[in-house]
Amino acid sequence: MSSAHVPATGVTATNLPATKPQFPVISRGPIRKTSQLKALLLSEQTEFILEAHNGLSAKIVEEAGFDGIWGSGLSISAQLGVRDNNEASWTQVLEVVEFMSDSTTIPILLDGDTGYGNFNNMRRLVQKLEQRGVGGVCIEDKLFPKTNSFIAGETQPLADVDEFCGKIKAGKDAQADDDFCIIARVEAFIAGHGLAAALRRAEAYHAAGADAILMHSKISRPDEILAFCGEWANRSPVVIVPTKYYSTPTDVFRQANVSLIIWANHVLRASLSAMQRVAATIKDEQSLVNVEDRVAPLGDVFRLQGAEELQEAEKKYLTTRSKANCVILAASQGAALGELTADIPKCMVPVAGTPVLQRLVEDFRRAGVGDVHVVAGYKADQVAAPGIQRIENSAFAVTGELASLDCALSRLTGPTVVSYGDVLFRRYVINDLVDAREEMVVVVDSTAGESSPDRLRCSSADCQSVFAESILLEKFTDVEPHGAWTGLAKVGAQGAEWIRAAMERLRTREDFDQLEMHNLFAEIIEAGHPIHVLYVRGHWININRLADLGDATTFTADI
Ligand code: SPV
Ligand code: MG
Repeated sequence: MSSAHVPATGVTATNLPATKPQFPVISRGPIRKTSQLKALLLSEQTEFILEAHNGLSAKIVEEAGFDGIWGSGLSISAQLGVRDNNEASWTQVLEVVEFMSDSTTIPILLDGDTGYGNFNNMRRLVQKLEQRGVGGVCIEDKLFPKTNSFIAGETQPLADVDEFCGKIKAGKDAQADDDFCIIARVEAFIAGHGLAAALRRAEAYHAAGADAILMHSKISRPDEILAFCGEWANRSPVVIVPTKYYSTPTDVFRQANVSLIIWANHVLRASLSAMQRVAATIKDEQSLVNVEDRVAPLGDVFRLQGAEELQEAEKKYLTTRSKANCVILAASQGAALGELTADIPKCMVPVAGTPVLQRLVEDFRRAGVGDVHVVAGYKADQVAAPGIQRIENSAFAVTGELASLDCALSRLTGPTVVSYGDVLFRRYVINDLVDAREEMVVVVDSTAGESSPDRLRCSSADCQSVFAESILLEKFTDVEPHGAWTGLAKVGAQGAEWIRAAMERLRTREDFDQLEMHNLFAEIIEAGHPIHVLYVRGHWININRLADLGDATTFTADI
């Protein structure tokens, strides 16, 4: 027999074989968590698992690099705010463990207390744990309801050895997966019995089929554990919980050929002191200023929750229904912009480096617009923006706005925004219009001056109240106007029918090719249909002249 002397603590490991015995080797890294846990128990070296008590802490344990998790009864009950006396029912524990198992890929060894009843409860427990992907369970030879081993352990009655062996056998018979591990925990030392009792119990549990023996001790030195290991002589893997004899160098346990060391409650206790500190600071200071930099960033929370994966999945699976489609009339050259539109149409003129059309389309998309149809004319092949569908008005040079709209008439099916291609709006304007429920709505600027085209009168002036009654467009006129049309409108499915009918009538006019949008609105009003007004006060810009470009650059910086 070799002996290892450890001067630091004066601990002497006596009566121990020189190396950990060779149990049948199972390759590391198998997919099944049961097999992973079994591999830990049977590995040639001393292995370590750390306590966790919910899905988040389990993930933290895995991220720290541990190969397994101790599903501590003490910690799980504590995080539920109850005592470690089976106050939480076994199904409540199971629920917590399910979250832990779902959030991790490493095996969980559940602290199954006494198995929550007799052999029959144990059978059901094993089945349910297997269903939840738990690697194994540890049961202790005490009586239900148990008390934590560190609370008056000597007054706690131990289970009858034969009864406990029956429970182990029943558990082993119930498991469907051969690698599911049942670890028998011996509480003889905790209850104040000696080494002989501990050995007698361990031997009986081993014979009953336990995959390993957890020998527990509550004294501050490892003497009981080392004495047991020496006598046990590796008849089966040994598991220990050095909570009380924590100052023992880990090498002592290695030399004692301990298979698995459980760090049993330190994640819970670490979070406890952190929470107490932060709660006290916030209470005292009524401010977060001295707390923010000392707590985990929210990004860490999101990362541990896997938020990024969900965002990716949403892109893949969540096909959001668009609120409306859009038709943009962008056939004109914009000759007033001079050289700028020699090779590109007005809608492609860049504002702060980005074409007007692209800005407009991006803003529509942000507001929930789906299909975007752009009626192009002048330099039609230059008209481009991500995802648009181009329609060509080849007679653009000799026709007006209604002829362009006519080209896109078949695209007016459901709710559709109709817009000029040389305008930009604050986003709320587009959002409000897209969300409008009326069948036909025009956006009117009540601050438009005398130089504005498309001036009009409404059923009432802009009273600047969000609670205003619905206001209707009456007619396009320069006489005592209430504002000017901005070039932005929206129709519903029925409104689209009004447009189709009006266009049919207007098409019979000889001057149809010269007609503009205001002619269409007039025709619709004439037919008795209501056109609602959405008043804005500025917050949009029309790019017609060179001077507008500077304003547009300032405008986009403000959006
Ligand atoms: C637990 O972590 O719940 C245990 C270990 O059973 S101990 O608290 O040391 O009993
Ligand atoms: Mg426990």
